[in-house]
Amino acid sequence: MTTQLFGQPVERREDPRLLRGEGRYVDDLGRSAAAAAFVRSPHAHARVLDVDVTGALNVDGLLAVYTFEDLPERVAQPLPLLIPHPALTHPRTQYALARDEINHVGEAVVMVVATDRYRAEDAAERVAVTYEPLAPVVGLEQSEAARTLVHADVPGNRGAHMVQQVGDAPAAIAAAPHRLDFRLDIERSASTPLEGRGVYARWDAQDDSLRVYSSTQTPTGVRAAIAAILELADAKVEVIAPDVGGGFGVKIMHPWPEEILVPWAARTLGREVKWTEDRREHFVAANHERAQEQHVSVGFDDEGRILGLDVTFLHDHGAYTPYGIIVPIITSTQLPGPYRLPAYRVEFSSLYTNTVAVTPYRGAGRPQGVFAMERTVDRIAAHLGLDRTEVRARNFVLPDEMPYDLGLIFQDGRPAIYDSGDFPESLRMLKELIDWDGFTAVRAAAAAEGRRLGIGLGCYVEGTGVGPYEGGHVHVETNGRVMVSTGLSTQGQGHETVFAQIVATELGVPMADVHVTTGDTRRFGYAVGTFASRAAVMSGNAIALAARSVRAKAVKVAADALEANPDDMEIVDGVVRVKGSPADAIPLRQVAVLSNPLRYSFSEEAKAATQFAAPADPDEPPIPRGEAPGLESRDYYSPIRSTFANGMHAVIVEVDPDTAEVKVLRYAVVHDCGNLINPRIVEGQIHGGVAQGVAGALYERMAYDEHGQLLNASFMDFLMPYATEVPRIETAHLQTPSPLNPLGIKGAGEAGVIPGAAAIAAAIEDAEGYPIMRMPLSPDDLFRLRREHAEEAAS
Ligand code: MCN
Repeated sequence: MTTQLFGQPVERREDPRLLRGEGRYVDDLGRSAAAAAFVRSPHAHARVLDVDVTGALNVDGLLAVYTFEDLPERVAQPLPLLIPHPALTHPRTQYALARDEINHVGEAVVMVVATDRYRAEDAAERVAVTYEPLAPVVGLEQSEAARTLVHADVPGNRGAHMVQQVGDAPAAIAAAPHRLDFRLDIERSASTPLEGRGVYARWDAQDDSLRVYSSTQTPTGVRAAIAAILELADAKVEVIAPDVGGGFGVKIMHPWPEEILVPWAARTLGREVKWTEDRREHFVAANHERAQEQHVSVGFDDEGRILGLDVTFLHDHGAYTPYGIIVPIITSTQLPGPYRLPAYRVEFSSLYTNTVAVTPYRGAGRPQGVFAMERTVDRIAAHLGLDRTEVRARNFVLPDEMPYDLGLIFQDGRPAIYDSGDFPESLRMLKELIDWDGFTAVRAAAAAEGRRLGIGLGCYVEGTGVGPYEGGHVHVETNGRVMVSTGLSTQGQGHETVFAQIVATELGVPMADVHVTTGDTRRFGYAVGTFASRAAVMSGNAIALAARSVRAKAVKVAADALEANPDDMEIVDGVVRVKGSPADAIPLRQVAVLSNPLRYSFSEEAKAATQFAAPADPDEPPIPRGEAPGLESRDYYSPIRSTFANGMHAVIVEVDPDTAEVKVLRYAVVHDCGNLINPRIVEGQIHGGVAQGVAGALYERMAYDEHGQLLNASFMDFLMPYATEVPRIETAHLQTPSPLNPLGIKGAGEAGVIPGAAAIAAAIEDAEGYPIMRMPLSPDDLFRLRREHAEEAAS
C-alpha cells in the first residue's frame, strides 16, 4: 500500500456537486414524462364499497385511471413479505392498490396518470370513493385489548410473538437481594428524509425492457421484484438509484406499491411515467418506527451487579409487516448492550394497529433497547445511591472476554457474538471528554444562578455489517481510469469518497483516477442494499478484495514485461515499478493494455504496447484457461456473522424551572467502529445521527389521534430540530479493529442516533430529580410530569 488514503480525513468528493445543486434526483429526471398521482384513503380503517372514476374522465390530459379491478393478476396479489420468520405467525402485506379493506390513512386506492402532475392531481380529486368506516385500532393499549381487530383473521392483533432467554432470569431476579419493576414507553417516529420516495420508469417496447429510476436503498431488490411481478427477465429490467436525498431506513422497503405500479403503467401506456412523493404522502404512506411499551424486571446485588433481567415489550407494527419482525428482534438482541447479563429473558409481541406500517428507521430497534437497558442501569444506581458510571463499569463485558457470546440469535439468524471493543476504556474517555467528575461543581455554580442542570449518559453495542454478502468490481481502463462499482446504493453517506480511498490505497493510484458507481444494476447486478450500517464493512471489503486481485494481476503482467520478479514490484502513483529501480516501470494504464491480448488502445503512450507481439508460446492460447482479458476483478465479501460496533454518549442539559424547556448544553461521543476509513465522514455520520437522537428525545413524534389521523403530517407541524437545536458535538474515537474482516472495520452509519433518547432522559432525570420513563418529552410533557411528581410528593 503506497497511496495511504485509508484512514485519512479526505474531503467528501460528492459535496461540491451536490452543494452547487447539480445533484440528479429522481424528480430531476424525465421532465416530460407522464405523471402519476394517487387517491389515498382518508380513513384509518374502512371497507371500500365503490370507486366511481367518471368525474376524472373528462380532465384534460388524463391518460389512465386504475383501480384494483384494473390490475393484472400478478400485480393484484399482496406485495411480498421480504423477511419471513417462524415467530411471525400472522404476516400481512398490503395490495398495490387497496382491494376491499383499508388499514391506515394514506393507503393507495386509485392511481391516476396524466400528462403532468397538475392534471393528475385534478383528476385524482374527482375520483369518488365510497367507504364504510370501521372502528380503528390506534396505539398499543387498544391493540392489546383487541376489542377491535385490524385484520379480522389475526386473533388478538398479534402478528408475532417471540421469546429468547439465557439462563433463568425470573429465578435469578427472585433470588436477588434487590429487585426493581417498571414500565417504559417510546413513541412513534420516522425517517423523514428531505427527498421523499420517487419512481420514474421508461419502457422500451422494441427491446421489451424497462429502465426504472427509484429513490431506493435497495436497487437490486427493486429489480427482482419488478421482474418477478411484471414477468420480465431480470436482464430486461435495469434499476438505478440516482442521487438519493436521504433514506435513513425508510427506503430499504421494496417493492413499494408505487415501484410496481409506475413501471406497470409505463409498460401499459407505452410512455414514460414518473411519480414523486409529496411531503404529506410521505408522512402517511411511507413507513414509521420506534413505538414500544416495555416492562422491565431486574434483580441485582448490593454492588449494583445485574443478576437477572427480564424484559417484556409490545411493539407497534402498524398495519402491515412487509419487512418481517427485524425491528423487535433487534431491540431484543441488542438490549444487553455492553453489559454481562448472567440471566436474560426477553419476550415481545408485535401488534397490528391501523397506522402506517413499521420498518427500520436509522437505529432500527436499538434506540428502544438501549433506552430500556440504560434506564435500568440508572435506576439501579439511584436505588443503591451509586455513581451511574460506576454501576456501568461493574457490569461491563471486559476486553479479555472478547469474543463474547450473548447466547442470543441475532437478526441474521446467526449468533450474536461481540467481536471487539474495550468498554472500560470507552467509558474512561467519555468521562474525561465531558468532565464527568467535575460536573458537581458545574451544577452547583449553575444552581447558584438559579439554573437547573443535569448530566446523563448512554452506552450501546450495535451489530453492523450484517450479511449475507456484497460485491465489488474494479477495472483499470487503458486510459488509466480506475472504474469501481458496487451494487448497493448511496443516500448521502459519502461512498463515492470512501470507496475511492480504499481502492487508491490498495492499488497505489491517485484518488483522482478512481471513479465510483453505486446503486446501478447495469454496473453491478448482485447486491443486498444499504442498511444496518453495512456498506463500509460489506462493499468496502469486497472492493478491497477486488482491488487486491487487480493489483496482483498488474504486478504479474508488469513483472513479465520487465522480466522482473513480481515480489520485487510496487505500485506508486499509478506506476508499476521495480522497488529501488524506478526506471524499470510501466504505468498501470499500459499494464491494462498488456492485459488484453487484443492490445488495442487509443492512448498515445500505450502505442508501443499495441504493436504486434509474437506469441511467447505458440502452443498456449492467448488467454490461458482460468484467466480473463483486461485488468479487472470482481470479488465478494460474505462474513460469518455481524461485527459489533459500540459507543457511549454523555449529555449535559439545562431545564428551565418555569417553562420546562430542555436545552442540550453539551454532547460528547466516544465511538468505536474499528479502523476508520475516513474520520471526517464518520464524524459527519455521528453528527447526523446525534441530530436524530436529539430529535427523537425532545421534538419528533407521530401524533395520531384516536381516529388514526396523523395530526402533524407536514413540516409545519412535525417538530424537526434545526441547527439551533442541535448541540455542538465533541467526538473521540477508540479503534478496536474487527477481527472478522480484512479491513478491520465496523459500521458507523446509525451510531449517532442510538443512545440519544437514553442519555437525554438520564440528564433530564438528573436535573429534575424524579424518574423519566418515557420519550420523547416536549416542554408540555415535562411540565405535566413535574406537576404529577409534585402532587405525588405532597400526598
Ligand atoms: N465509515 C468509515 N469507517 C468505518 C465505518 C464507516 O469511514 N469504520 C464510513 C463509511 O465508509 C460510510 C459511512 O461511514 O461512508 C457510513 O458507513 P456504514 O456504517 O457502513 O453505513 P452505510 O454506508 O451502510 O449507510 C447506512 C447507514 C444507515 S443504516 C442509515 S439508516 C443511514 C446512515 O447510514 N442513513 C443515512 N447514514 C446516512 N447518512 C445520510 N447522509 N443519509 C442517510 O439516509
